[in-house]
Amino acid sequence: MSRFNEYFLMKVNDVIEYVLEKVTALDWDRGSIQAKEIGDGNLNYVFRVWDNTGNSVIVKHAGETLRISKEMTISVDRNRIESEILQLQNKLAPGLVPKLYMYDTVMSASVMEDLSDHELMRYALMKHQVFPRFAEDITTYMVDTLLPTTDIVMEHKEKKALVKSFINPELCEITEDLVLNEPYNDMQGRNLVFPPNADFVKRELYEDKALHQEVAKLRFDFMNNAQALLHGDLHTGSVFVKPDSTRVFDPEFAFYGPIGYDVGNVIANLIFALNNGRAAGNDAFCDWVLETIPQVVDLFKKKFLAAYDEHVTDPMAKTPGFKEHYLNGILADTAGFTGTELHRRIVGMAQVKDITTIEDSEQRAMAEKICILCGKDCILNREAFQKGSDYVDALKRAEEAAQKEA
Ligand code: SR1
Ligand code: MG
Repeated sequence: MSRFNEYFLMKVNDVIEYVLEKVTALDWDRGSIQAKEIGDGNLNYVFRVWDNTGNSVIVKHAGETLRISKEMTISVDRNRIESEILQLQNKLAPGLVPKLYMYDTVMSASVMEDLSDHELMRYALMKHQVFPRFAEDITTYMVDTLLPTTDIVMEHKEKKALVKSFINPELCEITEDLVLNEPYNDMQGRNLVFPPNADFVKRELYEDKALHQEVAKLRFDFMNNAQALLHGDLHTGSVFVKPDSTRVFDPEFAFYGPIGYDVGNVIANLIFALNNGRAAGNDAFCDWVLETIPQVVDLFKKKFLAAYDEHVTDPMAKTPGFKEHYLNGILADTAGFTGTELHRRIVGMAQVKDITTIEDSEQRAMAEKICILCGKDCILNREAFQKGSDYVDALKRAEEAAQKEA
C-alpha cells in the first residue's frame, strides 16, 4: 500500500521516497539519491532530487497554506492547473518551457525537468547580467502560447472547454486583491509602504480618484475578458535563463484573461531591473534594459501580426481593420497592466528584491517614486502606449518628475 494515496505535506525524505516510487523511468541510484528544498516563490515547495549517476528532477508540491503567509489557504488544484498548462505549452512553445514528466492530483505534486544549469532571471538581472536573446524568446513564447488559445484561432467550443478547465478562482482572487485593489486603498492593512515614501504613496496612489477609476476598469477587464490562456504571473522570477536559453515556468496563476496582463508583467519587471541597475550606477546594464523593453513591445507586435495572418480561423476576425482593433486593445491593456504591476510590487505585500535590496534609502525612495509615477502614466494614458519607445519616453518623464519630488 503506497503512502502516497492520500494527500499530506511532503518533507525532503518523503519526496525521495515519492520519486523512487513514481519516477520509475529513471534508473535511480538508491545509495546516492538525495533531495533539497530549493523553493523561492511565495506559494509552493520545490525540491531538487538527484543522484550521483546524473539523474535529477524537480518536484513541485503545493501546500494547503502559502509559504508567504500561513494564514492564506488556497486550493492545491493549482498544481493540476500548472501541470496541464505546461503540457499544452510544451506543444505550443517547445523549448521555451520546462518538460513535464508527470503530475499527481492526489499529492498535488508535479515532476519536471531540472533546469539547475539555468539561473532565475530576477537574480541574474540583479547581478546586472544581460540576456541578448530574451526579447526574441519571450515574445515568441507569448505569441505562440497566447494567440493559439484565443477564439479567433481556436474552435469556439474547444476554447470554451479550456476556459472551464482553467477556471482558477482562488489564484485569480489573489491577483484581483493584491494587484488590482489593495495598492490603491490598503483595504486589508497588509501593504508594505517604504516609510520615507508614505506621504507620496498616500497622495499618488491612495487619494487619486481618477486613477482608481481607471484601475477599476482594468480590474473588470482582468475578470471578464477571457481572451487567451495566460501564464498569469509572468514576472522575471517565473523565467529561468542562461545565455543560450530562456524557459518560462510556474504558470499556476493560469486562466483565461486579457493578453496584455502577461505582456505588461514582463515590461514592469524589466523596469524593476532597470531601477536596480540605476541605483548601482551600472549604465551598460541600464542601456541594455532600455533597448530590451521596446524590443519586447515591438517584437510582440510584429510576431503577433504575422501569426494573426497565418493562424486566425474565425471569419469575422478576418474582416479588414479588425486585426488592428484587436491588437490596439492588447497594447492598451499591456500599458495598463504594466502600471498595476509597477504599483503592486512597490506597495503591496508581495514585493520584488530588485527594489527592496537597494540599500541606500534615498536611492530606494527614488526608484519607488519612478515606478509609481511611470505606472500611473501607463494606466492613465494607456491608449497612447502603442510602440516600444512609448515606454522609454514614459520612464524619462517619470524620472524627471521623481527628481522634482526629491
Ligand atoms: C500571496 S501570493 C503573492 C504573489 O506571489 C505570486 O508569485 C504572485 O505574483 C502573487 O501575487
Ligand atoms: Mg510564482
